Amino acid sequence: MGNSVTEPAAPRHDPDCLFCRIIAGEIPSERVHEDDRVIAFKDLHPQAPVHVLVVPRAHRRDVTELAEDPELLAHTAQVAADVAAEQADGEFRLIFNTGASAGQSVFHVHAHVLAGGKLAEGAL
Ligand code: D5M
Repeated sequence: MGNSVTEPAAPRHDPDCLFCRIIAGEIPSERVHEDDRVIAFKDLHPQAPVHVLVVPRAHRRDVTELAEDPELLAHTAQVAADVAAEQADGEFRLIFNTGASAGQSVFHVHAHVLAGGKLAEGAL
């Protein structure tokens, strides 16, 4: 019988998705990290001295979908920590806005890494 595909894979690239287009290089970004699973780039509207978005390459809507792949979720957190260590003192706030009412505006999962000094309460 062989190994047939049992479940549909998450879409790899959505041409209507802003972050898929950034990952594809169709829209410029200031990248601070990239590997085979995630990219990280500076937020266009920084809310802290260091404000970087860590974005899995695979199109997943939010952290709830990302959690279906625990290794990718863990890698995303590890890259966030590495970015905070490289760009600041290693202390950081990690935020996944999830859903419009929580402030999510781009529906391709991304971790906000905020660092670089005393952060305002309630930033983001
Ligand atoms: O966060 C979405 C974030 O994405 C928000 O902080 C602005 C940022 N953004 C939007 N467009 C760009 C581009 N082109 N480059 C870099 N950053 C960008 P959310 O949690 O969904 O509100």
